[in-house]
Amino acid sequence: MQSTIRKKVLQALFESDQEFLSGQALADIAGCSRTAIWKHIEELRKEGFVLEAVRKKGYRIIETPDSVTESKIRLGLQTRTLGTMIHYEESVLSTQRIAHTLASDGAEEGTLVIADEQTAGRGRLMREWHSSKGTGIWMSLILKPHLPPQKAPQFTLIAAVAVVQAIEEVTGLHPQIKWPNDILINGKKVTGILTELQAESDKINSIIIGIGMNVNQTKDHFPDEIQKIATSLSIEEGRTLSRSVIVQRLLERIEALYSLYMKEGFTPIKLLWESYAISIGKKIRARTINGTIEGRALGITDEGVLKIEDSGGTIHQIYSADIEVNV
Ligand code: BT5
Repeated sequence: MQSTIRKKVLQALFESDQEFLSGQALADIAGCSRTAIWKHIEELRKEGFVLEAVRKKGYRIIETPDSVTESKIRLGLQTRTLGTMIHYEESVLSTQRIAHTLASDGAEEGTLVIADEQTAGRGRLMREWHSSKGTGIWMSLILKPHLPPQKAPQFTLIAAVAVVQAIEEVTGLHPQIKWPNDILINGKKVTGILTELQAESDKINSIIIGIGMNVNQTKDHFPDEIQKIATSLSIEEGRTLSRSVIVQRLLERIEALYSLYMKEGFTPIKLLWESYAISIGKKIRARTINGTIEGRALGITDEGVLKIEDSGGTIHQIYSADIEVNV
């Protein structure tokens, strides 16, 4: 957690744009000493901001990094509760693990854990999630809804809708959702979601929503085994994108959908989700831990459970599976 002084310093430097701001002016704005300002400037440099300092004139910003540090995310973030606590690390095993620890230690709702790199990122069933340095968004968000644990899977669908909306807002791309947790662009996976739970038998303590989004990778960033199935926003859009801006839009979308859900229930989310879903009406194969089911995807229930009608007309409810579309 960084001080509000840093935020004020950064805001003032951005607002003054190319004009120099003196150390004294910054100290007045931030309500601290000039020595404190100097320390914060040094910290910002360590984060990758390029700041010019000229004697008798002061400071100005030359370059901002494409980083996902707390300062970068905070500046321009328009949320009320999500991201009020931001825990950034350069390299971690998995942001999920940190979020679990923070959640057990009583972290507040909206706490965000984000890293520039994960060395042991994971998907469902402990599968590997490839998270190369400086290229993607590797984040875990802690929510604390007053709900029974059965509602938790719906949060994967809330997050999926938010991911699609945020990508649409920042790029010209139109991603689709493959139930339950894959976001695809042109049939390739750009984002995966992993929703985990800390709960008692009748109530959720914390939901930890892990989101892994490929942003600025080129094809070579992906290991051979996923080159054919994975893509990034920059591969699809043909330009590099600001990761921090995407995180901001994503948190704003999750906040809006979460509040809609808590007020009106799952129905409005379901409608949005279905409008982005790839599999509805199509022939699909669902591999579950209890076996494989083939049939036509009918849609999702009000609880977010997938319904498949097999060739004999039996309707199956699928709670968790890997899906292949158009088999
Ligand atoms: C997922 O699992 O899609 C959930 C991924 C969640 C990752 C986030 S990152 C932040 C947080 N911290 C973590 O440690 N995890 C979360 P699943 O549906 O099981 O898909 C995993 C499969 O996706 C792998 O077996 C690969 O085939 C493929 N895959 C791995 N890395 C990928 C990548 N970067 N892009 C696209 N596909 C990938």
